[in-house]
This record gives sequence, C-alpha cells and structure tokens, in this order.
Amino acid sequence: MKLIDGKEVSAALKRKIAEEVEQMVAAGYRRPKLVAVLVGNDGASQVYVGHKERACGEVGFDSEVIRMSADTTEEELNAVIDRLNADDSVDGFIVQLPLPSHLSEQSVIERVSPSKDVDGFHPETTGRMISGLDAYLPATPAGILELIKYYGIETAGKHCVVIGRSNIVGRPIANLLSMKGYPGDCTVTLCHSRTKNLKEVVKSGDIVIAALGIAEFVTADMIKEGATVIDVGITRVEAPERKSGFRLLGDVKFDEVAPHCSYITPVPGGVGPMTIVCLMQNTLKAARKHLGITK
Ligand code: BQF
Repeated sequence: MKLIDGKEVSAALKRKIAEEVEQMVAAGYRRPKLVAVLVGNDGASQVYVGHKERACGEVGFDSEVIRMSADTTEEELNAVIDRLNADDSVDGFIVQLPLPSHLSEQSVIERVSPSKDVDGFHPETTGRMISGLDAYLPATPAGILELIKYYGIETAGKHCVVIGRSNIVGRPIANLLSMKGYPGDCTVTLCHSRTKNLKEVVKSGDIVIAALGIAEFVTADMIKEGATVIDVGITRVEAPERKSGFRLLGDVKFDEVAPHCSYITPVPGGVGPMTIVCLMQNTLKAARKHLGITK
C-alpha cells in the first residue's frame, strides 16, 4: 500500500506556480489576483477560505476576502458579483459554498463571468470541459487528476467507479476520466443513492473515487485487492480532546481499507490540499489570459 501524499504534491505544485508568478513579475506584469466572497459564518467555510487566502500568499498572488453577513440579500450579493466581474484587477473570484439557504447557489454560479470562473462551476465552463475544450476544471476533480499523474497511476482501460453524482466532484471526475489520453481512457461507472448492488459494483473498480459525503461509507468488503482508492469525503465530527474541537473523517474507512489498496489517499492531507492548489492553477491561468500571456 502506498499512501498518496496530497500535502507533498500540492507543495510541489505551489512551488511551480510561485516560480511562474515571479517570472511574470520580473517581466513587468502584475501579480494574479483571486477574490473570495464569504457569506455568513459557517465554520468549515471560514476554514476553507482561510486555506485559499494562505495559498495565495504562498504562491505570490494578491488576494482579498469579502465577508458578508448571513442575512445578505440576493440583490446585495448580485451587486458584489457584478462589481467583481467588471473589475480588471481581479483575475478570478469564488463565492464560497454552501450559501445560507435563502440564497440560490445556482443563480450565483450562473452570474459569475465565465472568464473569471476559477471554480469551474458555470454551465458554460462545464460545457466546454465536457466538449474537451480548454476550460477551468473544477478544482477537486483537477486535483484528483494531478495526484494520478504525480504517482503515475495507470488509467487506460481501468474500471473507475465513482460514488456520488454532484456537479462539483462526482459528475466532472467521471467525465474527465472517461476522456481520451492520460489520465483518462477509463471505463467509468457513476454510482449514486439509487444504484443497485452498490457493493458489487464498487468491488469491480480498479480505481474507486468516494465522493458521496457519508463518513466511512466505503468498507474493506467493497474494495478489490490492489485497487486505488481516492477519498474526497470530509465530514467534521466532534472531538473534544482536540484543540480544534473536531476531527475529519473521509468517505472511506481508512484503517480497514488501506491494507487492500495499491494506493490510497488519507483524510486530511489527500485530496483537500490538491483542491486548493488547483484553484491557484486556475487563477494563474486566468491571469495569463487576462494579461495576454500566450506562452
Ligand atoms: C486537508 C469543501 C465540502 C463543501 C465545500 C485541505 C481543504 C480541506 C481539507 C479545503 C472543501 C474541501 C473546500 C484539506 C476546500 C477542500 O488537509 O485534507 C484543504 O480547504 N477544501 C471548499 O472550499 O468548499 C467545500 C468541501
């Protein structure tokens, strides 16, 4: 069993991004800039935005966090999005999800200009991606592809079983791994809450991607010997003995599954850090585009 170290891979990619930024600055260009909009005071969301802000600093991007109260109206949020869409100093921005329940995530997603859609959630971006055109890939699927590449995990002809059909992870990673070339050429099965014989289907997977959002759902009896297991889950459970007050659980029962795997991602320190670095990659890509850097 080999542990996939998302911290190591993300650190390597951040160094590469930082180098490119310094080259841009040396050539007289401004720094890339990412803005995060945080509505309300969800604890996990604050942590995630903190990760994004810190990563921006590490790679040499300018960044800004716009904090808005939990009772922000749709009109107020729309006005902020419109201003960011029009601001030439901003290469990309994200509206941190989930939003308070009175706000529509879909209408927010569709209001972000596709040219600044570094989360890769706009339907135009999705359409480009699925058509195989150049596009901002959603960061978590992009991070999974980077891990597969870094470890040289074979994908051609492999059966990849994705559990979970969200627009943010399951659907796009299933699509990306079905594409021609590396990392791709998989035969993909997309499983969900209505899948029959889920255990048997998952057990036929050479690569299993768990992205259903149920802590420790995937158990050893569901995994084929030698499979690669990618755990996208991240559920907070209370742990009073910890100084943070909680610990994180993946969608995979790590301790019992790991001995059966050729590769497995831990939680934390697996896919999570890759999500952050891929958001940085998208922001760099947006900045180069906005600055007319073609190389
Ligand atoms: C790690 C996210 C669910 C819903 C909305 C590093 C992150 C997490 C874990 C992180 C996530 C999850 C993010 C680790 C961003 C990933 O060390 O394991 C980083 O910050 N993430 C998000 O912005 O919104 C979410 C999960």
